[in-house]
Amino acid sequence: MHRTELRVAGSRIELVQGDITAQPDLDAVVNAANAELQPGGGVAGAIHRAAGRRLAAACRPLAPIAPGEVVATDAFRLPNRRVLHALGPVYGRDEPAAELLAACYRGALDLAAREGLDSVGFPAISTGVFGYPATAAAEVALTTVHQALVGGVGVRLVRFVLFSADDLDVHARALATLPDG
Ligand code: AR6
Repeated sequence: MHRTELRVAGSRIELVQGDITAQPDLDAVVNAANAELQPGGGVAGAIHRAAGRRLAAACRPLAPIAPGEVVATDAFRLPNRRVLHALGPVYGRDEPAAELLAACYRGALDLAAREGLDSVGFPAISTGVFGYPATAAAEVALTTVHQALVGGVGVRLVRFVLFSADDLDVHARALATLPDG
């Protein structure tokens, strides 16, 4: 197994296998949302179930959002302060896919920094229902987060919360290609 942690410019990138709705030590978690910001399958379904019905109500005035866009709401019954809703690209439809996926990660970190959130958890956006190949998505995700931290975005901890052991391994391989420091 490759390493699952990297220190970057005073911040930390962590990779864990787990459930994005069960990260009580994080200020914010990112939702792999749909354009309408409503409950769906996968991450969005789990986040809305755990947060309760007030989340969908809070989302309604913010919708629709475009691929690459990120908006914030209260987290309600989730054990975090905020939910950052990111709309990833549908693979094969929304182009340029890599730029749109990078915008989700970059935008979520910029928004977290603006809101004074120190720690953020990400799922593997677009790699489920939206069909983005896992290895390519992990490379975009990790290089984008790394660049943002090197650039001083000011988020202390970025945790990738991966559902499967395979996804954890794919992210660990991508993490291994990043420079230390
Ligand atoms: N915690 C962490 N990761 C999870 C969880 C969880 N609880 N549940 C699933 N994953 P997806 P997308 C993984 O489909 O591709 C929804 O229906 C999953 O195994 O949630 O961006 C929305 O309503 C996969 O690796 O997000 C949208 O319509 C990854 O999270 C659409 O799907 C992302 O899977 C968004 O599709």
